[in-house]
Amino acid sequence: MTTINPVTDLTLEGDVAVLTLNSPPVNALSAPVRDGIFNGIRQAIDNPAVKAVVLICDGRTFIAGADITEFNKAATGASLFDAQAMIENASKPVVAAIHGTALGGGLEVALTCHYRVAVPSAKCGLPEVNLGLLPGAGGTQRLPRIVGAERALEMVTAGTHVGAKTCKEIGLVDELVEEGKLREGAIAFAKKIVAEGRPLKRVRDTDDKVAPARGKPEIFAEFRKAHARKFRGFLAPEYNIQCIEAAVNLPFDEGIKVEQKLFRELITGVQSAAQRHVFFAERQVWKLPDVPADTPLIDVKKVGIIGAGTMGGGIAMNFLNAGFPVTIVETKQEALDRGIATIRKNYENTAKKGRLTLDDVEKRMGLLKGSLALEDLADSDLVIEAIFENMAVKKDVFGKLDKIVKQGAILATNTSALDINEIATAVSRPEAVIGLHFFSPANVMRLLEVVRADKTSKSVIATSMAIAKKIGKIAALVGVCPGFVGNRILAQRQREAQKLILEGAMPWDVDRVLYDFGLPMGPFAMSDLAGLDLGWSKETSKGETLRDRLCELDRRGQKTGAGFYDYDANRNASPSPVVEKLILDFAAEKGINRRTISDQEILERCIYPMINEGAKILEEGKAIRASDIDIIWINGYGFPVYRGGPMFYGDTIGLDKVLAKIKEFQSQMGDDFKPSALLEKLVAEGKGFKDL
Ligand code: 3H9
Repeated sequence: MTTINPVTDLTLEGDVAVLTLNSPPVNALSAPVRDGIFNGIRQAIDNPAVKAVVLICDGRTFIAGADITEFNKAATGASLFDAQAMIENASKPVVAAIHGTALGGGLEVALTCHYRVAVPSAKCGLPEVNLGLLPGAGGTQRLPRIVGAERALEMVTAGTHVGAKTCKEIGLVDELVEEGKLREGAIAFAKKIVAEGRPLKRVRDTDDKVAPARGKPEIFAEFRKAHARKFRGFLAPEYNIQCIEAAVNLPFDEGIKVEQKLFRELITGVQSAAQRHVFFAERQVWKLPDVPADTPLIDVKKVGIIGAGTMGGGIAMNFLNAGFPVTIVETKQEALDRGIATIRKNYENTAKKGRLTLDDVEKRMGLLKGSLALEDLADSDLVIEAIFENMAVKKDVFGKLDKIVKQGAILATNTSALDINEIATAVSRPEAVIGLHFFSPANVMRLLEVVRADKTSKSVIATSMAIAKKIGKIAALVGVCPGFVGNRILAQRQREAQKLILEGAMPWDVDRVLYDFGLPMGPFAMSDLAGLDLGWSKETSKGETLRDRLCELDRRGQKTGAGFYDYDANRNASPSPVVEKLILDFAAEKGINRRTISDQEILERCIYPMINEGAKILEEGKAIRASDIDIIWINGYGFPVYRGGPMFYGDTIGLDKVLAKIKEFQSQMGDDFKPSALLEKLVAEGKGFKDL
């Protein structure tokens, strides 16, 4: 065995050289890995005893891509292009042996190999688009030369990981080898191609798969049109498409030039910086500074849910999907039946769309038990209360649970508004109480706020995070405060949106600005969707707010065909003259002198107080890190990923500018805009949230 460098070894197995990379955790293409490939391949080729080379990785995966942590640093050693050229121009066949995931630059390296073998569990993909990038090491030019333009378009714009069996079918992998026997299989394959005298296949020299799309711009136009909604606001998908077009229409080297130019634009841009921030934030959010990784976990086998309404039912579905037996408790048979029927209907609808089999539906329903007695939750390991927001009722339920549920179980509340410390006073074991704040629809939304109360034990926290992962959520640990993190920040935006429409804007102006910023919908469209009458009643309405007046006119949102907007039969919204008049009258009554409000002001008024509130939340220790707040807002409220979340966005604007505006607003409008001390401190020190 020859050691090429600390992460690369070269061994000889008969006349096959095996170049092994070992750079945990994911064999990313850091400088030593690139050097290892470059020098290792050269040595292997220079050795007259070698007839073929196998490139393989130790550890959990084949190369998972470029080293993302290196992107902002000056490159050293062999470039990725040097390493790839060494492989592709080799005078002896080089075989990539793939296990785990060959992703991004990893697959691009494999694409310069003359042949590729993989174990059946392996996956290949070019997921750069998820980092706001495109495959910048020839991937956009080589992939379509194997799989054709249409498949390549799908792969690079969705970033999907394609299973090895499919890879074999589409020609991306030449042969599947037995699971667990990659090394032997790859060596045998290498010997076979030598024995058969197979040619050195250089993907770059082929044309037959891209030729059919040449001179057919409609393929690309249709693809853009079909995905316009999904790609809205993102630069990377469009740039990826342009590269595939170049692969189809230009010679290889010209195509590479296009790829390089567009890659450079993306990697130096703010969108990719934001998306890379999100990549790391999604991994950081699980790390809890004061809850050690080896904290003992509670063995959760059975789950109890109280309340079979929309929330309770949605929460139950998460656990049923993950194979947990669930007992759901209601107070009345009718409500229980309705709740269970809704769960079944949701599953059946999914089955109709082909995303579940009927067998899966029955399996899930078979795990669900309905009950009218809290006593049936006695042997649950995790109980989640999801009843309406009333402190007295919740405390009563928790008091009962305390007497019924076995010791050691987690007693969770799904409250979005109430003080969990107070709820915990209803039990003799406050260490067992935690908030599990699901977002509606709970079976769809990825976010879970795990809310730690003063006395919650570390084991309960660690178990809650682990359970969140098991049910496919992204969880952020937060502290108890009104609205917790997500809704507390939302309240800032909602308040300003309401003020803006009295001061001079119309709901559709505010919505348009926030939609164009990248949110899925603006606050008024959102209110119409949720229903304006949440918490409103005809009997008690005093017509004091715009909302009261809309509801009094039976404009209660989409469900009544009218709210802030008018809706047609297909629920398409249009600005409403009735609402316009209502707003003008209301403002006049309040003595407000309406003025023209710019889009810029709308944006700053809605977003900057969110950033300021985020800073207050950090100051108070209610979120662990700024990037956790970004994760909450991206996954719970649809904040555009390409802006990195509100806190990252603040950094990209410059916190000095944000603070200056906040102060200007404070001088005009008072303490709704009181600056956070942390924000002031960061600005004084010339720092951003990223430096915390
Ligand atoms: C690219 O290739 C550009 C090229 O086209 C052009 C170049 C010129 N770099 O996710 P996990 C870390 S762009 C650095 O928890 P899993 C990760 O942060 C790249 N670090 O494990 C984590 O660190 P920590 C295209 C990386 O088993 C640890 O590894 N490739 C990278 O759930 C474990 O990660 C991609 O986009 C990296 N590339 O999933 C693939 N990847 O432990 C990105 C991971 O300190 N990676 N880390 O928190 C993934 O999708 C998943 O990590 C993977 C494993 C599926 C591989």
